Amino acid sequence: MNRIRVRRFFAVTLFALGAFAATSCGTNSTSSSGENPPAVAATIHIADGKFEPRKIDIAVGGSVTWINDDVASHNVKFLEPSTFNSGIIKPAAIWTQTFTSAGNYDYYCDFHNSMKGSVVVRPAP
Ligand SMILES: [Cu+2]
Repeated sequence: MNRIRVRRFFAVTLFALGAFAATSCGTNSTSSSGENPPAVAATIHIADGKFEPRKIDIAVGGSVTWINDDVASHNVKFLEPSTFNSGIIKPAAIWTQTFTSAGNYDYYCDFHNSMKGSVVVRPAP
């Protein structure tokens, strides 16, 4: 009797772990592994003086929205093209940029040297 209960407990636990693992893989939409198609729209949070996530993948034609969750103002300024420039993003403000060409786009915040990020725009499959 006891032995059967123990076995049942392990079976249920293993099933639960398996379901958890499957769920966590399925919701990992910002993965850069290349297995999942890149997102059409993505969100980057600015908090504690950082861009989170720092690197993001999107599909060509997609857009990225930066949300300033920080108490300080920041900006998002791309090296190339220089026209991708948010201006000041105040706390609680947002800014969106659309990317119509594939490539690697690096950006930074003018006010804080350590704040850097990149957007990888993948060609359409
Ligand atoms: Cu900043």
